[in-house]
Amino acid sequence: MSEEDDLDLSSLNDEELVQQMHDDLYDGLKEEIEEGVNILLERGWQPYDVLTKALVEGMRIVGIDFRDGILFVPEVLMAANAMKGGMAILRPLLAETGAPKMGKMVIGTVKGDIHDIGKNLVSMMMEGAGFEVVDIGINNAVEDYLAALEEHQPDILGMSALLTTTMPYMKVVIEALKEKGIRSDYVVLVGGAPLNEAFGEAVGADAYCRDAAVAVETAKSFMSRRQGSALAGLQAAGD
Ligand code: B1M
Repeated sequence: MSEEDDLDLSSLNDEELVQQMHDDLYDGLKEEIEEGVNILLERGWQPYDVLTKALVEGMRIVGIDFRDGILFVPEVLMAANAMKGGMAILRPLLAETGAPKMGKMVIGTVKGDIHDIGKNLVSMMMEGAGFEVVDIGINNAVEDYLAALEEHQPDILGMSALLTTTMPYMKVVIEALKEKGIRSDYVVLVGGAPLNEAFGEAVGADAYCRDAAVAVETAKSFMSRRQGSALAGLQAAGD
């Protein structure tokens, strides 16, 4: 048995445990990640802190070594799988707000792109903030977005892209909405590591969201503006 196998995660203090979880994520050790998440929760950590400090930060480190050619696709897939194990534990906790529904969002990763961790995180955080989320998955063509919008009638359309080669597809989707005359029916929010504010503006989105927390804040602010103008419309009709 190796030294690693002997390691009792619960004997580590918080800082050591988080460090160990970064290493375990790097090594794609799903069970250890799940155990680490449970230990931190038992110690009274907020689910959001476990998510950001232990999991997202660990994945950031994986991303750097992937970029630098130190890690390859199979290893990164294992890390992603371990991250998903941890996220599955946190998901119901983040969603457990009992808040009234804030609005509805359809979200999906664009065509040609199979990255879904960031999108899943956004979905979780939006659910946690009281939004109803319809996640249409990865590799979505224009037709998939249009069909989902028609079926679910959301307030918000969210699109995610992690590749510089797939992010321009967001414009294709937004142009299709314009052609159909339904662009203004939805708040369009976009996100993903290679995007920025200027890109969001250039493709005609309502806003670019740097991370999941910003996505929640942006969605909330658009919903309150929408509700405000609906109310103003009702008042004007009553005058
Ligand atoms: Co990929 N990959 N990958 N990959 N991968 C990147 C994106 C890359 C930057 C790595 C690198 O070189 N450093 C690079 C892209 C380079 C570029 O475009 N210029 C890259 C590459 C090249 C590739 C392949 C082409 C590799 C290959 O096959 N040779 C291939 C492409 C496959 C495809 O999509 N067609 C590929 C494959 C993979 C895996 C399958 C191995 C795996 C994905 C597993 C999965 O998602 N199920 C993978 C991973 C894991 C990564 C990195 C390491 C991590 C991405 C991630 O999950 N980050 C990534 C490196 C990096 O980004 N640093 C990389 C954690 C996540 C929480 O952050 O997704 O940014 P992020 O989401 C954030 C925000 O961006 C924002 O909120 C989220 C939470 O805070 N956000 C939104 C995201 N979407 C949003 C939507 C919104 C709002 C906010 O809507 C409202």
